[in-house]
Amino acid sequence: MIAFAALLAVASATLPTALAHGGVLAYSNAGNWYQGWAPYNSPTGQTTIQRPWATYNPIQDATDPTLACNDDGTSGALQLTATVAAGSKITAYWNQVWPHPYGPQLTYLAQCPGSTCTGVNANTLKWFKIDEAGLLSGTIANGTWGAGKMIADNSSWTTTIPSSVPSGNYLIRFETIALHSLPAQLYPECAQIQITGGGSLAPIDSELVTFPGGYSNSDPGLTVNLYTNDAKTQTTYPIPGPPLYRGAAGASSGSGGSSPTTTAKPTSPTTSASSPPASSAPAAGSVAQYGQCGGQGYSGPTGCVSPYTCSKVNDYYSQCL
Ligand SMILES: *[C@@H]1O[C@H](CO)[C@@H](O)[C@H](O)[C@H]1NC(C)=O
Ligand SMILES: *[C@@H]1O[C@H](CO)[C@@H](O)[C@H](O)[C@H]1NC(C)=O
Ligand SMILES: [Cu+2]
Repeated sequence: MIAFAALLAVASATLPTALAHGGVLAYSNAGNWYQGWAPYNSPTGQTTIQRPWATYNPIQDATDPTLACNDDGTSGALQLTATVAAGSKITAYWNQVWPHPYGPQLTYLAQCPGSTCTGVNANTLKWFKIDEAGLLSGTIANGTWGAGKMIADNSSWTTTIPSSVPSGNYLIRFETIALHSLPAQLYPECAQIQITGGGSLAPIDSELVTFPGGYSNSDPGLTVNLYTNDAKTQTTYPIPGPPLYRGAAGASSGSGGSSPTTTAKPTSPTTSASSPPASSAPAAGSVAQYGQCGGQGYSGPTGCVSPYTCSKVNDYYSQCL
């Protein structure tokens, strides 16, 4: 039996790694279904709103030149664009069943110059984050993550195009990050959309990043180790990337009248990565920037360290911003 188990272990270690990975295979918006690019089919004749992508394997380096859209940045020969209304929901579907429940979900937009994204290299664009979900409840070691919610939701993630986003041509970048092993595994894919009926809240500089550039290999959100003793009590997780776009649902400065402090904030978490040792009675004001401070099922500390305030991202997640 032991020998058999050992044999199994060897066999599974040598299986094609694509079996355990994947990416975004399709999208839906307003009742329309958009089949994505098929990375293992011939590119010839493929016509989809999704940007071509090359592999089910994860990206494991934040400086990888393919980090924008899991490809060389170019559009397809027969590239399509979906028309999407601002304020509408768009869903990305990963392969079934997505195997990695530990890690965040992130969604970005990048506006293209000119009248179409076709022909625009994704590596030249500036991205802003319209949606994020990190550790939703529980601990780093054994909690519910954005990726777990994605799996529970038919291996799909639905986000709302903010109604404040200016109309125009964009790439939308859905990303899931898997933290079960290090280096972290990043799975981004992009699609071309034309947003109609938008608003006038352009993203500001502190909300905009390039890919690569938006993450660093030392980001606390990419180096977190699920298997330490600290992880069994730690209930906060710093989601990588820039602060949420102000117009995103639950972002810190909506119409609330709080002064727009966004410009003064650093664009990435400090590298000190001081994972607050979740003591048994955490004082108010102990949650670091980007840490979780509320949401359904969350029972950890709710006060943010100065000068950040607890901002609702969605029903499951509030964050210090
Ligand atoms: C993880 O959490 C689940 C409930 O969410 C619990 O049943 C299980 O025992 C936990 N496992 C560990 C190793 O703590
Ligand atoms: C679940 O996702 C698949 C695509 O992976 C899709 O065909 C199916 O309609 C989805 N089911 C529901 C209930 O949304
Ligand atoms: Cu995998």
